[in-house]
Amino acid sequence: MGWYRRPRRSSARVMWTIALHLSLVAYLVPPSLSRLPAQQPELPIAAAVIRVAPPLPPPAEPVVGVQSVEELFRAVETAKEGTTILLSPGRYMLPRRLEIRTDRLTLRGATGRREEVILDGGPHQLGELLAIHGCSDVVVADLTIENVRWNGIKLDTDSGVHRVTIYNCILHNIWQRGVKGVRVPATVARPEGFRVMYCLFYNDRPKSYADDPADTPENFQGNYIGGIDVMFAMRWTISDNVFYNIQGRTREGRGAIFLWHDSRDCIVERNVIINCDVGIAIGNSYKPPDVPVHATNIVVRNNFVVQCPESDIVADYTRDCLIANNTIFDPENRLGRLIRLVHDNSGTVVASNLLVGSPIRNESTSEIRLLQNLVLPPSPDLFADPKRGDLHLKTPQLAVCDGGTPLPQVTEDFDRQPRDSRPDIGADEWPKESPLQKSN
Ligand SMILES: [Ca+2]
Ligand SMILES: [Ca+2]
Repeated sequence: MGWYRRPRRSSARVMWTIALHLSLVAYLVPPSLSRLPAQQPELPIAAAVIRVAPPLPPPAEPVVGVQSVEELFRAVETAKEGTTILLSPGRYMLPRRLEIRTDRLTLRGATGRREEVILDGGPHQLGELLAIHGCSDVVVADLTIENVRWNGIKLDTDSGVHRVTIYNCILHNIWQRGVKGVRVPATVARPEGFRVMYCLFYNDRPKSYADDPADTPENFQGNYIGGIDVMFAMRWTISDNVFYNIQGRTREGRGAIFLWHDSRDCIVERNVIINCDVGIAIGNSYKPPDVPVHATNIVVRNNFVVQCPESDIVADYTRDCLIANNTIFDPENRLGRLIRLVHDNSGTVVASNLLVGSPIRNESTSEIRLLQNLVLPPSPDLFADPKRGDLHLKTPQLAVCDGGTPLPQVTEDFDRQPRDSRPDIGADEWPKESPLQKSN
């Protein structure tokens, strides 16, 4: 009996062991093996305005490669200062918020192709996906973050976080803020020296209530959504990014770029913003009593902004800011808000902007300098491909070329080509030397 039953038990055990191994293999299989069709997202954005990020230099040791969610969490939790974590291509379904708490840590896609490494918050319905907490000089590069209810990259700036670089990333279907920097108490140093560069922020559709249970008919009506939202920003650079379709439920969302609560000395340049609810907001009409000014000495230059119905560019409680040489295409803006100035904007200068649509809407109570801004009616001859974000001049326009104000803060154009001694109006300078061979 014994000898007869034994092999049966044994074969059952073998089968069970095989099944266990198979399930373990399925569980442990690195995401690189469940390969994605890693492709650039197909969006109606002109190729001429999507900047290719210069590749980062090869990482310096120590370098830790990861291929699974478990390895990723372990690597981030145990990394020494200065470590680079390289993620293999694949989709990483994160079960909880991933927190970086180590100085000089770099989290980077291994191939440099940001669409090949995806951190996905969807399966576990994450409120926040990546957080940076109590540390500085962190780099997040060459990867995609998508399907997050609240914040894609949460900067816990109230814990002392500085000089973070977010480089060549995609933030996709993030339903509150792609990048969020919170309110900072007076006892903590303000977040300084951040850079957000060469990133693509886009959503597939307007926000709906189902995307975010915290955004309800009783509070934000499904419009609590934006791209980069930072309070108390000091010396930030936000450049060469593309924002597409960051939209609230009723198209009354927040800024694709939103700097407020006493933000200072920042540069916002060469960004392309298409079909968002608000383009660039420096300041806001809501201002708590302990914040004297929302934005001081912020330069908004050489941006292309297309069809943002709540405001393409708005300044609201600012001081000594510069809004210069931006090109805005929004001929049907329902509120006439291509550039909108609200409340006190003492010392702020608005110069050499090119607007297709309504003129500047100055509701400001303070003196403000408006210099050489130009409003034109829409014309098929004006821009290369306006609805797809390409606001390069198609031909040299008499009213536009050489009509701007020389400014020490604007020495280049959208293409980083030099401004000549008689700068053109708008973000694109038409090169003088070879007007018939203009590349951009
Ligand atoms: Ca010129
Ligand atoms: Ca140019």
